[in-house]
Amino acid sequence: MPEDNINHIDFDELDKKAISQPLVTHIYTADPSAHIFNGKIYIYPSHDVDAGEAFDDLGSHFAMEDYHVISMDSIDSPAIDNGLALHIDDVPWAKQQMWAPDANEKDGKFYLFFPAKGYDDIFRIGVAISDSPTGPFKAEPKPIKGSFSIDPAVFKDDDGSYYMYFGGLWGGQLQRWRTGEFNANQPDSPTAFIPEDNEVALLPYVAKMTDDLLELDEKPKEIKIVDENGDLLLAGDIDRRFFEAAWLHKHNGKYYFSYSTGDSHFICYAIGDNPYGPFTYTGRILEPVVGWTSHHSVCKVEDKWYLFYHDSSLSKGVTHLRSIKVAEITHSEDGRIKTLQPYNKISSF
Ligand code: FUB
Repeated sequence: MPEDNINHIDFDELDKKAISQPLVTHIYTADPSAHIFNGKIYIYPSHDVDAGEAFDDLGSHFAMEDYHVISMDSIDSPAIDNGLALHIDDVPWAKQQMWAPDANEKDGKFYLFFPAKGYDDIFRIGVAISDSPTGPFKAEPKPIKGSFSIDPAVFKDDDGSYYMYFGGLWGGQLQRWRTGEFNANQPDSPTAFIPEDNEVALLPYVAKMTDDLLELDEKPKEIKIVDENGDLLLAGDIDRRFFEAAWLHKHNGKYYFSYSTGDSHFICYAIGDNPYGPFTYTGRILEPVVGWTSHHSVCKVEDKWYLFYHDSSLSKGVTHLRSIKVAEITHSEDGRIKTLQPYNKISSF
């Protein structure tokens, strides 16, 4: 539900109908990336704060400065805030806006991947390392070479390869990289350089990572998202085209690429046969939540799948003060995921 509709919302009623409640309420959290490490659930969210920035379509009001890791012993256990994991003051290259992070584990070390704007006002993706899944993490002195835009998600495939998925439109700057170089013209316009409605939509990127997980092992490749006829989705198809919040999970040998459609507020998914795609648009995982953004991860806990997501119900609709939540999802026998209705407990295909 976009911000302009919130005056009509009865939040007490909405909470009663909500399929889930915030996992933590003492701080605002968003963009939850969930993983199982050593049998426990770890969630890597953004830590939302009100820094006094006005709402704009560049996302300036998302002025986050640090990360906290949330952990749960099981899906029904209390969610624990493990305190400060990384602060922007300890990231030499980053100036502002610590947006949606992800993490992964290799050989007993934990890697936090995060986007932030550098001193040149360009979003890059950084990595920070810890011996513990909850941090504290130590940031590498420079962002990952060849990285750009926002919302990294790092997927480990069954053969032990790691892939980074990333990209985000408008404030996430993906549209500024269409030529391979950053286009700094019209800095205040979130939509300059977005393709016309009848042109192919901008695509997110994927790159295999090096063995030490500190670099991209190849030039990022565009991820094709196609319709049922194999045609790339168009920019005007705002209910289906990629906007931000890339995630990948694997189920029954198929690769599920899921993402937010941004200004139409859906979490959608597309299915492919390998980590690079192409992915065929298949449907929605989540209908719009309260707040402008929608951002999620999909994680298997024991033998059930869960959608970790966020909404702005706790802050009564303030778009940049969000709360992470979790709800079970189901894959049908033909591989489709039932669509969750966040405020009524009915789901459908
Ligand atoms: O949290 C800041 C930004 O909002 C994220 O990077 C986007 O995905 C959106 O959720």
